[in-house]
Amino acid sequence: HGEAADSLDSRFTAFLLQSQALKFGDFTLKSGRQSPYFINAGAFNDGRKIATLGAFYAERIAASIAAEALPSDIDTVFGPAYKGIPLAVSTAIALTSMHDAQIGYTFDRKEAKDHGDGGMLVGTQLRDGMKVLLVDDVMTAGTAVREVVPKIKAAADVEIVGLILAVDRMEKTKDSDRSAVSSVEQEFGFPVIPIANVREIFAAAEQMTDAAGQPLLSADLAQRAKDYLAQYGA
Ligand code: OMP
Repeated sequence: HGEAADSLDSRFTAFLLQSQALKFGDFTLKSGRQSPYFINAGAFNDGRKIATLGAFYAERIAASIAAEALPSDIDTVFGPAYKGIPLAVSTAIALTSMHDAQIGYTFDRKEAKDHGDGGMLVGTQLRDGMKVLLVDDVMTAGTAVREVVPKIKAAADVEIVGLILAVDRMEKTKDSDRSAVSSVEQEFGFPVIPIANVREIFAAAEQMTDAAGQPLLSADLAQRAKDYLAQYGA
């Protein structure tokens, strides 16, 4: 990732802060850890924000295709319900309009449906041999991805080519020093690629100032984030 002020990580950090998707306080995570910061994808709650978010995912995907970390012939973008649904849709729209790619979107139902089409998946239906790109918001321990992969594999014999995240929290797993991202990569054999990771986000945020020239991230908050990462960071 580049260091220029307009690098993807620093533009994405500015967007997280403007959208108030990055919050500071005391948060209990799904893993049970107590964190001084939280990334809330639910803050991308209007047309402009979700379109911008989709464009960030598409930019990371296009860069990953150019770097040959992802194939160029992805068939569909899969977002796990519920929070992955607007991610998959906005990413597919952005890929189509910005990068002229022909690409589907797919998501799962949380509840079984016994009428109408009766399907468990909505959008582009999965078929054997398709290349599926997963999108999700944040990874801490990797629980969410471990739940959705078997569901996708049960639908068809597809190839999951990767997982794009908004944010990698860069946390180590409960029983090792390795990161959740690298253990998921090893377990499933596909790359896990964030738009930005928390270390990049805090480094960028520390450089940012408000209109009055005051730092956007106070020294106290920056220190609490560093202390948390010293304990749980991989
Ligand atoms: P894992 O499934 O354990 O990787 O945790 C990630 C999930 O936890 C996300 O998909 C969210 O549901 C939630 N989460 C956030 O949204 N933002 C955070 O900063 C941290 C978490 C979390 O609970 O770890």
